[in-house]
Amino acid sequence: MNTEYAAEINTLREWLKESKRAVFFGGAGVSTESGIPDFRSTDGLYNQQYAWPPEVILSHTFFVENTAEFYRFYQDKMLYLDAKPNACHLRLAELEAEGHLRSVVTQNIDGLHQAAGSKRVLELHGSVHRNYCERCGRFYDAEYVKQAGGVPHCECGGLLKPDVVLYEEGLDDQTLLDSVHDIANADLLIVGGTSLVVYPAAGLINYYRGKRLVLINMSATSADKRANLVIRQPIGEVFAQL
Ligand code: CNA
Repeated sequence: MNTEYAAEINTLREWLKESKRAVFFGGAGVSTESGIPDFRSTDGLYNQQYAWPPEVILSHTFFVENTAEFYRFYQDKMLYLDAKPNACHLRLAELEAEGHLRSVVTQNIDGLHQAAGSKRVLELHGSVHRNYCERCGRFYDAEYVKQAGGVPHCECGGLLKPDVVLYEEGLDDQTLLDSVHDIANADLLIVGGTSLVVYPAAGLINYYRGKRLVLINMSATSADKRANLVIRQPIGEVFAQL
């Protein structure tokens, strides 16, 4: 490890030790080291070839009009049910238990923060682990959707919809309010593994008013210039040292 990186890790370690209500705001880059591809890295989903771009397939209109094609993509590319939490997920859960971290605000839908033991996880974009019948409201797990091998239906015959926020759909009000509250009251905000281009989620970090904004991301983001600390390293490796 070079001395600059070692100094960055030391600073973050100290800030975490002093924190009582830190918030972690994350995205798909948090789970790439668990084997789940993100959207915008070179081997991410946006650089793979499909008949439609992912933001078209993952839209509400597409779900309604091309349900079979939606599920073909979704079952193949969005459900990584064998993925395990990495050092980032695991250390965040410990920091919460130790009383340093207030919450994880995530754009991810993979459930790995809960699998790692985090209690307060604000899922801005929902979760692949919840799927509900559009007719009777009954819930099904992700395994059921994956096994369906086509369009999944409820026992009542209704169509199942993942409890995931698709493009064109709104975010859950309470989750947004809780996220704004925690971020506005945070004494440290760590933003990691996110390109910060998907709104309204990305705009939430603007509610942070403190002087300890940390950015951990492999590529540059629009928030780098106002960050107090920028670490350009794999986030799992970073958290393994904290
Ligand atoms: P994104 O736009 O794909 O950006 C990911 C960012 O993470 C990029 O800037 C990468 O450089 C960076 N990155 C990748 N790997 C690492 C790493 N190991 N360490 C540090 N940085 C890394 O993803 P966003 O989350 O910003 O975009 C929001 C979308 C992606 C949300 O709606 C998610 O639901 C959606 N998504 C979620 C998952 C998941 O749940 N795991 C997977 C793929 C996409």
